[in-house]
Amino acid sequence: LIATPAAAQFAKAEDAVKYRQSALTVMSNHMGRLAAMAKGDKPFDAAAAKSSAQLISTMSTLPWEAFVPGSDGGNANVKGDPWKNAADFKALQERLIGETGKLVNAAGSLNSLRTQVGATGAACKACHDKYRDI
Ligand code: ASC
Repeated sequence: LIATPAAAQFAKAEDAVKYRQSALTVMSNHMGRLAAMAKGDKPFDAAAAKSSAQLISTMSTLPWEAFVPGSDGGNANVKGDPWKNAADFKALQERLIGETGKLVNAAGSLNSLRTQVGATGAACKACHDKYRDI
């Protein structure tokens, strides 16, 4: 047996784009729910917050294998060439995964949720500023 390259998991570049955008869409939806609680637009609900945080943490590991070389066309919304800046792109992924991991415990109280939603959103933004073309 040999290791299967990530690209082999996606028949076409557009399948890889759809996969990573799907994972990021789920994350964005649940970040929106947490942000609404953090801002006081919705009442704080510790169980719902923990559920969203766990989903975000799990989903944060998924998009990256789908950044297969050549998947920057169509509606991919990629800029800044993450493939040429692979170490930097990887560091930003790891920052996000670390911050979303902290979000799970932080979801237990409104104060800690507020702080960690801020730190997580900053990790989202740091990568978008460099590599997301919107
Ligand atoms: C979100 C979301 C993003 C990021 C970004 C952070 O909740 O959908 O794309 O946070 O807005 O600046």
